Amino acid sequence: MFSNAPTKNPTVLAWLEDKIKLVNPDKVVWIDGSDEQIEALRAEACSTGEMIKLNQELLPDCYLHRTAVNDVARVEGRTFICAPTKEEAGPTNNWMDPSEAYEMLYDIAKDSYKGRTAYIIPYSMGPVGSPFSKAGIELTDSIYVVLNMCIMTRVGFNVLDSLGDSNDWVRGLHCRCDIDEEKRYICQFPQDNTIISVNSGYGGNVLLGKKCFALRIASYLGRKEGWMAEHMLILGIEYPNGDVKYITAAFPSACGKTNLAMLIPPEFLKNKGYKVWCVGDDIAWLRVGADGRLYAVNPENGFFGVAPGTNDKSNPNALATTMRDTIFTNVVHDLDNNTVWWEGLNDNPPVNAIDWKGNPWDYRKYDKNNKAATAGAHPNSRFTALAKNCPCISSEFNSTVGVPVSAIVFGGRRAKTAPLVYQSFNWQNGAFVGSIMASETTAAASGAVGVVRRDPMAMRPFVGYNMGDYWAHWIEMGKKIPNAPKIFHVNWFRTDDNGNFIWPGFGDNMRVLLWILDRCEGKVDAVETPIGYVPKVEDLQLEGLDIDEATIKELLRVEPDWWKEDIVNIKEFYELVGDHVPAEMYEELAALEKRLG
Ligand code: GTP
Ligand code: SPV
Ligand code: MN
Repeated sequence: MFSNAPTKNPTVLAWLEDKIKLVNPDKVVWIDGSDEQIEALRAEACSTGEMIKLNQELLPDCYLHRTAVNDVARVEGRTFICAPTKEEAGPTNNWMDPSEAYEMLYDIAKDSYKGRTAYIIPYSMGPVGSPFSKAGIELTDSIYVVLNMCIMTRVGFNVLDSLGDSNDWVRGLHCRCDIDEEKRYICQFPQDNTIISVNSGYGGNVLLGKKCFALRIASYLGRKEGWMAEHMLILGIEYPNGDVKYITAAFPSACGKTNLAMLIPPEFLKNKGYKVWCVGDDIAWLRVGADGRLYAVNPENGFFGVAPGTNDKSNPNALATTMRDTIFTNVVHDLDNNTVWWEGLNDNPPVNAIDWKGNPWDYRKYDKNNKAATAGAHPNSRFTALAKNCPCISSEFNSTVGVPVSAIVFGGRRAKTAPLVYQSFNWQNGAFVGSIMASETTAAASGAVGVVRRDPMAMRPFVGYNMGDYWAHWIEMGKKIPNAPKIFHVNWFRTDDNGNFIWPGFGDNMRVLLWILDRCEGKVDAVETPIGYVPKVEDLQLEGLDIDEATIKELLRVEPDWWKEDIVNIKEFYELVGDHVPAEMYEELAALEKRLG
């Protein structure tokens, strides 16, 4: 079948032969990631209407894609961890018996490429050839997937060269089928290094290198091999003297990772010479380095970022990144100048426009309280953009060893309970802080929006095994890192009685990051509270901020009654996670309860 195959790897060839026989395409194409091939695929996608070529003067090499209306976000209810036993997947994951899952999925996949082309994408998560990187092959019948993977991962035959005859690669089969919601399944088989995704064409469901591989499969491998795969951004803060310190931060989907990773410092800090460098905006692979510090690598090659709310004030770096080589998904098409628009881009919605569903759109009918029905762009509309086009991309982006991490930050959307920032007492307590994270749900996954749910380490939808064992792995890792990062928790989303955010957020979050790094260096004292250490107001750099001291105190307030209420919910969640919850977590919970009085 493969006289022209760019590899002799027997495991690769056998798997492909088998799967291609199953899906039965008219044609098979190997993706080498070359400019010529990408250009030809773009042209083909435009000829069928799968993509729209945008104004090439204003947006060179940019395209627009609209997904099916029923296929706009990750589908957690249809995502499965197919481990040998239900217990290995744990109570927070959907589970299917692997042999039953294979049978059902192969039945759906059978002949589904008929009349279509099979694209074989060899890709690397992490720089090709780095000892920390991992190879994958995705078989797909979607040009949109190919073009997105060519942005989000490192695609090319050099991945196969570097793999050689090794069997250490992740198998990914994607079949669009009929985009039938009832037959949509996103299945991970961690023990088999395998992912099968059927009946979707949307982002996290089908760009198999991302959540399926770099988090679900990788978290399983990380536990086995002694490292960590986390839903974290990675950023570097450069001080005026040239020193750069690195922070990773885990916030749930659509809770501010991309924004924080690329933030622009407030004016007075910029004037002093502070800079922020982005290493990654969504996923971090973390390993212990020879010097006993924790090192972070971003396994991705681009950003699959939330479009709505992105503008030249909230995130100018993200906006600049999308000005070339970008695929926009489910945003508004401005027909007058053949560009794109989304809610929150600016105050000039296009007059002559098509909405994300492909219908004519009248911006005057937009109702903030009924976004779902009246928005021009889907709330989870996204841009797929190359990391190298980001104005603040770190010089360490392609580093094969990663960057040393000074601080790990957890955070979520909490209208009340969590203060602006607090520091955990130590690694174990920090892991506990991660385990009790909670956040309001967002449009990144299908289902209700704005409901508080527990989302430990921002990994609830992404841990490829039992959540309790994942917490145990966190605790174990702490013992293996002599110079471990300090662990913090932030909340940019505390609201006043009218529901307005109290903290300005975005670039001003830098003020909180500087306090965090000061704490890591032992440069400032803090106030001890039952949940951890909070800043003394005078240690926060508040220059140029229009907030009075009372408001800052309100932002930093730890209200024991709110926390006691939360503990009821935490206990329920711990019970749900069940008997794999490590004893250390219950110790921490008891200690917190005691401190709260
Ligand atoms: P995923 O890509 O889904 O994992 O999400 P993400 O964590 O990268 O989220 P992103 O940075 O795209 O933020 C999503 C939403 O949060 C956008 O609507 C932002 O405008 C909003 N947001 C980000 N940072 C802040 C902040 O500091 N304050 C407030 N109020 N909103 C913010
Ligand atoms: C998320 O939902 O956390 C994302 C987008 O980053 S997706 O790739 O669709 O998972
Ligand atoms: Mn994400």
